[in-house]
Amino acid sequence: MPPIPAADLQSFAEYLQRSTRILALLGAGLSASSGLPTFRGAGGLWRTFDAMSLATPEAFEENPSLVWQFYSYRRHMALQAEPNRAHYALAQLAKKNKDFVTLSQNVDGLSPRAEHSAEQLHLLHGSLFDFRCTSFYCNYSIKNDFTDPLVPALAIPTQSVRPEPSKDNKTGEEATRTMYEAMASAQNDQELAKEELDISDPFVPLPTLQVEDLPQCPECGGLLRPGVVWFGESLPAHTLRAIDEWIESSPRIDLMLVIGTSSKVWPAAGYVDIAREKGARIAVVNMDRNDAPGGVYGLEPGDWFFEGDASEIVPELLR
Ligand code: BJW
Ligand code: ZN
Repeated sequence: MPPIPAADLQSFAEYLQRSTRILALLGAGLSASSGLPTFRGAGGLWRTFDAMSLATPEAFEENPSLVWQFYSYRRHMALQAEPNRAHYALAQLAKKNKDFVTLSQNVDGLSPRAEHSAEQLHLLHGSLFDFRCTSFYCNYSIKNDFTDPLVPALAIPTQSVRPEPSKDNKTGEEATRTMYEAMASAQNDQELAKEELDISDPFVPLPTLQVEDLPQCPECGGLLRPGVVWFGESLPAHTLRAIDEWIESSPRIDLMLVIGTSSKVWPAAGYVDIAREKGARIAVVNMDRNDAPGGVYGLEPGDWFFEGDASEIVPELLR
């Protein structure tokens, strides 16, 4: 990846110094170098499914087993992942500047784990670690970022996929080699036996779980669901309100950072226009120039586009 052009870095650093009211919009690209896939593009397929087709209330209604396994897998991966240097750099900026607010579309918990101040972090699309009851009259909800899997049925299967050693007639030397290979293979099998299968691989069979084996509400026995925001659903009202209050609290926003998002999902993407209307200059960090808010022609004079991996660029920018 080419280094950041020195002139851009300098003009950004100077402007950042003078900025107080700063907004950041984060997307899946921020967590890509922590090993978590994005939605659009190469990483956006889970098994044979477009990840976004699973992120809908219709998909959950039609196949709760599949959608629960998708989210349980993503939650498991997020628990294994570590925040990267960009998560920490943003958390540091929040500590230094109480007038900096982050709007994250990510549900992976990596910003909270980097100790980004919770008052300055708004999770637009919820969290993989929140759950709520789907029963109409029940308000049960719970946070759980430690039980993995949430219920036994959601455990990722562990079994060896190694084929049986061949039993063909062999010469003495071949037979000895086969025996040693078989011994090594058996030892490997024991290790493999403890390893999880990769259920994102479409060739690994996925069981169809009964609804009664999926996470259930302890209060009414209804089906629980992940506390994320699916297409067609409203973003959390208290989150939208808190963001509006911050926006309305001053006639000005100095700077908006747009990091690792395709800027294609609303209302999240709309905050860029709101910030611009309040005078903000926009700094985009993305691997793909086409994904600037408003597309390649969406940037205006005075904006910046920093092309490359957010985990490398953001710490440089916020140094
Ligand atoms: C890197 C990198 C690296 C990679 N470094 N960069 C028509 C017009 C306007 C709006 C609508 C419309 N029709 C429907 C709507 C509304 C709809 C919407 O926006 N649809 C669009 C697709 C058109 N929005 C909604 O439904 C929202 N609710 C709502 O609006 O309520 C009111 C309403 C309802 C109905 C109708 C009208 C109004 C809810 C949106 C919820 C989105 N939910 C998801 C799933 C969350 C749970 C989960 O995680 O499973 O949120 S979808 C998915 O997209 C997820 C993400 O948060 C979100 C954004 O994706 P993101 O983060 O940008 O990821 P990618 O993959 O798209 O991009 C990654 C980027 O990183 C790329 O640019 C890469 O280049 C870059 N990158 N590696 C830096 N290392
Ligand atoms: Zn309930």
